[in-house]
Amino acid sequence: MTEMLLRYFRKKQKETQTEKIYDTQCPFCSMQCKMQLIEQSTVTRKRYQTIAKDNPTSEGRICIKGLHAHQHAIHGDRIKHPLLKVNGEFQKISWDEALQLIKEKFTEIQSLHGNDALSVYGSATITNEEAYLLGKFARVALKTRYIDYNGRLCMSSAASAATQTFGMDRGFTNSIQEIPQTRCMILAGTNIAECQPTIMPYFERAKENGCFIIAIDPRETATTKLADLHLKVKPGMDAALANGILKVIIEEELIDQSFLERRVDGFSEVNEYVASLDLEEIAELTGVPSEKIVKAATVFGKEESGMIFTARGVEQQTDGSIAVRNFLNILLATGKIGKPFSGFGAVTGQGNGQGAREHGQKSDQLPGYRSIENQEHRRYIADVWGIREEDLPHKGVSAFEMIEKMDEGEIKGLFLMCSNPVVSNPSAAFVKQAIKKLDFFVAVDLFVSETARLADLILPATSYLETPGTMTNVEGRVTLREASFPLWGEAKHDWEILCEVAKALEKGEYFSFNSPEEIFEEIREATRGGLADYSGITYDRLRQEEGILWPCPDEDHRGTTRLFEHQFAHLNGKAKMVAVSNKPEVEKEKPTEDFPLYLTTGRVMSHYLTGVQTRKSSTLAAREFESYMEIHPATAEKYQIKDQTLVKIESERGSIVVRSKRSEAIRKDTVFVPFHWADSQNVNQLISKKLDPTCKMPGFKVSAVKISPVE
Ligand SMILES: Nc1nc2c(c(=O)[nH]1)N[C@H]1C(S)=C(S)[C@@H](COP(=O)(O)OP(=O)(O)OC[C@H]3O[C@@H](n4cnc5c(=O)[nH]c(N)nc54)[C@H](O)[C@@H]3O)O[C@H]1N2
Ligand SMILES: Nc1nc2c(c(=O)[nH]1)N[C@H]1C(S)=C(S)[C@@H](COP(=O)(O)OP(=O)(O)OC[C@H]3O[C@@H](n4cnc5c(=O)[nH]c(N)nc54)[C@H](O)[C@@H]3O)O[C@H]1N2
Ligand code: SF4
Ligand SMILES: [Mo]
Repeated sequence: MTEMLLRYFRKKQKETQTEKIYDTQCPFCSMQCKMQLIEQSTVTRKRYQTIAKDNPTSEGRICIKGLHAHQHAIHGDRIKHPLLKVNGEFQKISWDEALQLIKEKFTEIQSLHGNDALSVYGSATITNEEAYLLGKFARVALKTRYIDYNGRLCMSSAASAATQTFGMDRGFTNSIQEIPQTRCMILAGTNIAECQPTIMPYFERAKENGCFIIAIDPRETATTKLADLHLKVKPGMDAALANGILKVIIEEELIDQSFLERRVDGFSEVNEYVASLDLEEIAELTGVPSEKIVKAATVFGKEESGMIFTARGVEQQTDGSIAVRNFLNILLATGKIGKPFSGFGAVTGQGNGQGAREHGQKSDQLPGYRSIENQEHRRYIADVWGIREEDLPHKGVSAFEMIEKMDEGEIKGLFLMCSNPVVSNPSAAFVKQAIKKLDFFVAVDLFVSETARLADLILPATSYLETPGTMTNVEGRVTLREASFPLWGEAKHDWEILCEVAKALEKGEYFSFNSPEEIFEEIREATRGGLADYSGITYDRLRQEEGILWPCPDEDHRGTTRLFEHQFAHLNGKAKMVAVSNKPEVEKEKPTEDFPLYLTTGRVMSHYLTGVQTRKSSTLAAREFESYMEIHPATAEKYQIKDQTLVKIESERGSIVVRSKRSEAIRKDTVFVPFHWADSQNVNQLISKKLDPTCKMPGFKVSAVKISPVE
């Protein structure tokens, strides 16, 4: 009887099962793989599964993170209501109460301390529409100069290097489709195999086609395994290594003289400087044997086409921007740009790492890569926004410098959208202390992150499943992320939150948007004629054409797959080389008697950034559930660190405890710790406050530390 009943119920259950399919894009890296969430519901339960969807960039692939992304998006810890901190505990309040409170507090702070006492901290995980609106929100609704975003810790070195060298910054100068045809490539400080896994087949195809691959990394990684030549550089020595390569290229007469004459300024200065260097000294300085430098230089110089890719290994340094410029010097010296299968790629990090750096979240920037200090640019944007140019604030300071101003008491209020600076910024203890000093702090997040925990008010935002909008991927391809999953509790879209707060502050007339598409229409106007010109792109085109690579200046324009074919973006049309000294302006930490090892930091495949999202995913968390320190077995022996035991790592800033992982893959003078964990495992407790003087990037990739076993 029971058996029969069970069978009956099972049959009934099957009959009532319904299936819904939601289109979206992965919330994580810059590949922005297109995917679908499949929801199967029966009367008793719902089951979810993510599958990949074909598209020109990821070609229907997704990686382990994308496959399980929905686990955090539908996690019970997602916040559903505005939360107000009362006597140290968060309590649910209504949106009306939340908006009223923001109005009171923001008005009070600004009337007591001036407009610039409020600050805005944004993100490259939000859509173009939201990034654009956040910049407008800071300047028009709050009238503050203080806005910056987490891309400062991510893409700022590459962006400033490309802007200074080429006159313009789009991560990839070529479409991703050209990668398989290139003859030689340098992968400098990039671990694409773990960080952009679905891009790998392009590189694997290049290798199958005979491309010679040179990797530069202090560790052997899944990416360096692809390489024909691995330069296991000392952390932080990339600029000097690039000088070595340049020196050989020039001495072996592998430069492209005609290209240099026609299209480049500054070669003679570089030539003169590298001639004065000694290759053996460079080998000593960088830890890379001179034969390997010669090999890299001659192959790259001789092949008819070549590409250079850099990522955070080279860039997250206190000389990151100039180090990237030195790699661009190699590209220019050999004429390997602006022609087929040759070019540069700064491998973008976050989902909208490209788009979010174009539309005005940066302290010195207005939409379309316009400058906030250029009179003509100011006037143009003021017109689009319907305000007076005089009312547009001037430039502020970088993300970490804003935190310093919170500590100094100059900034009293913070509106944080989609970032977790307590875990992601250097000198974590200092960051926490600075944020705690704020008079009023609003965090907009999906979860009560380590930073949101410090907020006075948390506003619940919607996730990648729920928020449609455009994202600009690793190629510079603007894509439309469809999203229609039901809203989570009372959560609102980030753009909606901005419009509602602006309205509460009596600035609603500038923020009367009803959909992301309406905001995009304004972006088209705001970027028209700018470097990052989106004016020819429409939602309809994005749907039909599966994304468009900017610049796209009119609706008949197909988008730009290869940049700089005829000229660079500087006024005289030429690229600018610059001599890069082996001695950087800001001195880097070196191992000492007290702190005898280099520490470098980075990522693992299964976690994403500060881990707020991926630590909530049971499948991803299970793959790597705690932080660790990668250490060479010989070094581990020396410091009596057994494998898989707890180890204390100390720098001048603080200490953390993580588990040891012995591995011959890493240099003997270096340890590596990923940064996806918080509190006592937060590696940013150890990192210094020093910044790159040009782009204000922190030096996440080099610190001096000591290690000891935890008894
Ligand atoms: N799984 C995963 N994927 C991600 C992310 C994630 O958190 N997890 N984050 C996304 C984001 S926002 C970003 S910015 C990208 C980052 O992508 P990547 O920059 O590729 O990632 P990292 O691991 O930070 O650093 C890359 C490599 O630099 C090496 N390195 C360290 N120090 C040095 C050095 O001094 N010189 C050189 N040449 N190399 C060095 C490290 O050993 C590491 O293998 O990844 C994106 N994709
Ligand atoms: N030591 C060390 N530190 C580093 C790095 C390193 O290599 N080493 N890398 C740096 C780099 S490259 C980066 S990009 C930064 C990243 O640093 P963060 O920006 O601080 O990192 P995330 O973990 O992405 O934080 C995003 C937060 O926003 C929330 N969130 C996710 N989606 C949404 C949304 O749609 N709306 C809203 N409102 N909230 C959302 C998440 O829950 C999370 O709390 O870290 C930097 N810090
Ligand atoms: S993490 Fe990156 S590579 Fe993996 S599925 Fe998401 S977008 Fe694609
Ligand atoms: Mo990043």
